[in-house]
Amino acid sequence: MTNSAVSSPVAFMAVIIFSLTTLSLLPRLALAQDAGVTRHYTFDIQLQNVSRLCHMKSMVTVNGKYPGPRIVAREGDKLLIKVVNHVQHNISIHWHGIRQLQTGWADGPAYITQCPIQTGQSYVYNFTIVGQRGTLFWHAHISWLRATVYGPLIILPKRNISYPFAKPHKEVPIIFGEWFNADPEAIISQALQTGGGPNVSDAYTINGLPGLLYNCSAKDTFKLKVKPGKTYLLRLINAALNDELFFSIANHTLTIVEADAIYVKPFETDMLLITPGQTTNVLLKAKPYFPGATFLMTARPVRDRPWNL
Ligand SMILES: [Cu+2]
Repeated sequence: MTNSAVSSPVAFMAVIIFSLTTLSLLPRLALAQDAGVTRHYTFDIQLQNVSRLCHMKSMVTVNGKYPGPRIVAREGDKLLIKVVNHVQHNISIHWHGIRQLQTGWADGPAYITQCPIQTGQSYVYNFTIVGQRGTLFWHAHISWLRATVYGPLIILPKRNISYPFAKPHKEVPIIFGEWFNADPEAIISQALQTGGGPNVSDAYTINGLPGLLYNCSAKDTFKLKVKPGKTYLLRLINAALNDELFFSIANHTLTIVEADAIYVKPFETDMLLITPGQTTNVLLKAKPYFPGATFLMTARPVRDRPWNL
């Protein structure tokens, strides 16, 4: 059997080379699966006319959107976000809750980890999401510009990794905020000059909309259409300036599955409290009866202003 394939020196070499290549590739393949991809975003800071409660005003936004655009990435991905400032205010953007491991310059607080981005200038935020998945958000981090400059930062699990709960039918960001009829920059600057407390906002908002309980606001109501019996993942974000908010949905319980981009042991509740800067993912199972029924979804502070009571 002198001509057998295995005993031929060429074939033997081929086997050796194949094994070596396989061995050296394996760790790299494993690494590539873990490493994630690079995702590019451009944030143009620009003015936009927005009207709520019958008050039209020009506000600072990202890409003309209020609330701002969603960032979607997976755990392990690198984000490159170019922020271009086209307005008269200096600005910086903070990636709220992201652990900036060795990327402190991308954190965003103006005058803490960076100089603010001046009019006509730009800055590229460069960071990698490590060991976090769930919902976070981004917002302006200078003066009170975060009143209008904010948006969701959604971190999906790594590819081929599933949620530690049943896959929801749909995922929906629900971002709470505050609407001021006046310019928030004027409000904070007046407060700093007088030493008094800043004027409070005129409405709380869900996805930028005050909802039908306010005057001149019925058409500005966030509506979520659901199918009976299906489960929805609500990505709750409190981007309000100053107020802790109670959130609940009439006749429904919520299952909390994640908080601040960390999974938690699921538990049920009728109502939850979310403070500014907090984020949490909850599962909503739409009730399988009452065809065509509507359920109010509300967010309100611990103590409302007297004129709203
Ligand atoms: Cu923040």
